[in-house]
Amino acid sequence: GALHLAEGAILLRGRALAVQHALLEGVARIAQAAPFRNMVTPGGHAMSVAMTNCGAAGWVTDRRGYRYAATDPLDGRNWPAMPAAFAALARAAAAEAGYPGFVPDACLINRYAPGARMSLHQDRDERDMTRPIVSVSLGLPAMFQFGGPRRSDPVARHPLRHGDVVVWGGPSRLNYHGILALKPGEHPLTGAVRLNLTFRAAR
Ligand code: MD3
Ligand code: FE
Repeated sequence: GALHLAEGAILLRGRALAVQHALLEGVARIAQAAPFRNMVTPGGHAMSVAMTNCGAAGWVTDRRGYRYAATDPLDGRNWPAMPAAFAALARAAAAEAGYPGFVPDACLINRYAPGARMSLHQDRDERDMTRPIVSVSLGLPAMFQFGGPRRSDPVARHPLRHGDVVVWGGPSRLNYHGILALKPGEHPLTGAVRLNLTFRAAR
């Protein structure tokens, strides 16, 4: 069933399980063309989370800043196309959460090895904040931190497990959030990693 994490934020437990194999095959194919890499923040630190993208736009960071780019900075080629199964899942989950007509043009793929984390941040590089973000968790479980619109707001913790889908929209769209350091483990389908697919209407 659907769990309301906050106003506009809906957790659909196991919603991606029916297409888990298509998602994992898609990630493997995308990573062959656009390998996972640890990008550098404007502050000069390599992120512990390894990333790649598919779709017309991909999220990138380097010393110049955060932005969406049509091409992979490693080779200057377009990001791999977004597989139809990815876009269909994101669209269906968004509609179930009350956001019909969601058409993502960007899918950021995050890969967490044990110890990798994402510190508390807001997602504010997208043009239209009225569009939701859809996230899909695969592989090892992680502890998600979910705060409010100010960094100082109290933070709740929710475990995100293989197959979980979360739709973040409306008032929760600009809430602070992060992922605690991944605990070591072994997942039958992904091995020792967690994957997160984050679908956005970026442009
Ligand atoms: C809440 N990724 O890529 S997904 C990110 O699990 C990111 O890799 C995390 O935060 C991950 O930016 C969390 C859940 C998520 C994504 C976007 C949000 C939660 C959000 C935007 C607004 C509020
Ligand atoms: Fe985020």
